[in-house]
Amino acid sequence: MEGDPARALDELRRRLAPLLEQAGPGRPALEARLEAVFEQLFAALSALYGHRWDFAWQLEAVLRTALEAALARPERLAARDRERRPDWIRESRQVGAMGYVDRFAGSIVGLFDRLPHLEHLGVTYLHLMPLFAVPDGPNDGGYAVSSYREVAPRLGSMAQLADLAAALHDRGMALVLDFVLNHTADDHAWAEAAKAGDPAMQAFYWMFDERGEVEPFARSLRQIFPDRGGDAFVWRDDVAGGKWVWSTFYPFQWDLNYTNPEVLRAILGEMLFLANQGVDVLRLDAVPFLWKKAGTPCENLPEAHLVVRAFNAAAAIAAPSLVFKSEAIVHPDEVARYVRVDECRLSYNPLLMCSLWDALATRDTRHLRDVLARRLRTAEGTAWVNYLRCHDDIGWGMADEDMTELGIAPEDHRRFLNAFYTGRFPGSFARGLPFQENPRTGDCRVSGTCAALAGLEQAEELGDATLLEHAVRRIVLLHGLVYTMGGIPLLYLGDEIAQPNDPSYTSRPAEAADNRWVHRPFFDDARLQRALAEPATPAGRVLEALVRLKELRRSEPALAVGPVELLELDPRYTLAYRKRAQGRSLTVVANLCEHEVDIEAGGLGPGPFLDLWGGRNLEPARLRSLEAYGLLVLRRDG
Ligand code: OTU
Repeated sequence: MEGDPARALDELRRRLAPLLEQAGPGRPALEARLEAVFEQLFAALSALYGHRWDFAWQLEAVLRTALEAALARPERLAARDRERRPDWIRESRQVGAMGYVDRFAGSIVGLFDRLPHLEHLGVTYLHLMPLFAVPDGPNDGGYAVSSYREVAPRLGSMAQLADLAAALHDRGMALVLDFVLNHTADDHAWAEAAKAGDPAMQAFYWMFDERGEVEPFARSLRQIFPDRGGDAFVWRDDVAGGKWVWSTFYPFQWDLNYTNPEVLRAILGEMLFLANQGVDVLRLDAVPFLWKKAGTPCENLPEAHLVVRAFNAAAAIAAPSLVFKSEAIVHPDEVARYVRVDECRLSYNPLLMCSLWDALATRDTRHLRDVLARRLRTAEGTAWVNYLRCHDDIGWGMADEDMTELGIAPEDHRRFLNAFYTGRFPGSFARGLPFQENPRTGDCRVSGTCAALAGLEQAEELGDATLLEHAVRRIVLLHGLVYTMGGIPLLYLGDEIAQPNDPSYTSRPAEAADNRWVHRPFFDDARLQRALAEPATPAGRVLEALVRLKELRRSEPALAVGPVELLELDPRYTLAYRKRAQGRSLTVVANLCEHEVDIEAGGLGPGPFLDLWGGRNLEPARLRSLEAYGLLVLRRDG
C-alpha cells in the first residue's frame, strides 16, 4: 500500500467507516476534506515513515486522530470553518498585536477588560504568548510547556481561554497562540514517564546512553543560546539509567523526536485539541529544528517541511480554518521555504524587520530596497507578518550574499549594527542590550523595546527636544512602513504607547539571566491614560499615529498583501513604493534620515496627489525635499 495513495484511501475509508459514520449529516463534507488532502498527507507521511513495517498502521492512526478531532469540533467553530474566507490573512484591514497575558492584562479574565483598547487599535489578530502550564522557576517565558491542555493556573483556565476565543471572534478578532512543538518542558507527563524508565516515552525524545552517540550530531550544530555553556546535550541522571538528552534551547526544554511517528501523532492530537478551543492561528515555534540527522546542522532539513505538511493536511480535515504561522529565524531563503499554502500560510518576516533597523542606523535604504525588490514576494494564499520587534531579540538575519553584492562586509556590518543598537557606537541613539554575546565569535543579538531602540529613551534621558522629536518620528515612521507594506502588521503591546525598556527583570531570579525580559514590559496603564489625555506627548503621538494607520488600512484596500513596486526618488536616504489593488493605488514615501533630503519627485509620476498622512494636496513638480523622518501616503487625486 505504501506506493499507491488511491488504494490506500479506499482501504482506509473502509477501515474508518465507523468513525466517518459518526459525522452524521456532516459526513459528505468531512469525506470531501479527507479526499482533498489525502495525497498531501500520504506523500508527507510515506516520505517520513514509509520505510517502517508498521507504516500502514501509523497512517491510519494519524487519520483517526484527525477524524476524532473533527467529530469533537464544536458546532460554533465548524460554522466558522464554513464561513471564514481562507484569504482573510491577506486583507488590508488586518492588524496584529502580541503580548504576554500577565504583563498585558494580568490574566485571561483581565484580557476582557482590555478588549476596548485592542478595538481602538483595530486589532484583528491577537497573538498571546505561551500561556500553558510550565515548570516553576525558569521556563523560557512559557516556551517550556508542561501540558498543552492546561492553562497556567495563575493566568486562568482552558474554559476561560475558550470563552476568550469566542469573545474575540464576536469582535472580528482571531486568536493566535504559540504551539511549541520542537520540545516540551522536562516535567511534561511524557518526560516524567521517560524519567521513570518507560521506553516508549524515552523514544519521544532524543536520549543517548553514551557521549559517543551524541558526537555525530553535536559536531555540526550551531549554539542557539551560547550563554548556557556546553552544547545542546545534557546529562540527566534523573532519567532511568542516566541519559544524554537533546535540548536545543535551554536544558529544561527537551527536543521531541519526530523520527518516531508516535510523536507526530501525539503532537497532532495536542494541536487539534487547541484548535477545538477556538484558536485560529498556531505559531509553530522553532520550526526549522523539527528534524535531526547526524552530520547536518539539524536546521531546515527537508523532513522538517514534510512534518509541517503532514500537520497541515491533518488540520485541513479536522479544523479547516486553522492557519499555521512559521517562526523560522534563519537565512532568508530558508525562511521563505516555509511560506506555502500547504505548510504555513503566515510567517514572521525577520528580514524586513532587521532591514528596517539597518536602514535606520545607516541612513541608507539601499539594502532595504534590494530586499523589497527581490526577497519578499508572497505566493497566493500566504502573507508575511511584518513587525519591528517581538518578544525575542533582534538578530541580523540578512543574506550575506546580498550584502556582499552591495559592497557591505557582512561580518563587520553586523558588528556595527550590534554596537549601534546597544548604544556603544559613537552617536548612536539606541539603548538596546546585547543578548547572548558569544565571547568566542564576538557575535550578539539585541534586546530592547521599540522606543528604546529608536532613541526615545536616550532623548528623554538627555532632555533634548530635537532628539525627542526625531525619536517620535522614527517610531511613527517605522510603524508607518510596517502598516503599509502589505502583510499583517504585528504590534508588540506597549509599543503603541512607546514604553521604554523595563530593567526590573534583573531582580526576578527566573528572568535575571535572560535580558529579553527587558523588552517584555508590564503594560503601563497610567501611560496609556496619559497618552489618551495628552495627544501631544510622545506616547500620545505614537498612539494616535497607530490609530490613524489602522484607519488607513481599513479604508485602503491597496494596502492588502500584494506586490510592492519601488520608486526611486533619491539614491540613498529615502524609500518609496507603490501598492495597487482593486483599481486603486497608494504611494508611500519615507525619509529614513534626520536631515531634510532633496528628492527627484518626478519618480512619483503625474500628480496631483492627496497626502493622506499629512492631510494636504501635493503637486510632485513642487515637491523638492522631504523633512527629517518624513512620511507621505499619497493617493492620486481625481
Ligand atoms: C523561539 O525562538 C521563541 O520565540 C523563543 O522565545 C524561545 O526561547 C525559543 O524558540 C525556544 O522555544 O532562537 O532566539 O529559527 O531562532 O525558534 C530565539 C527559530 C530562538 C529560532 C527560534 C527561537
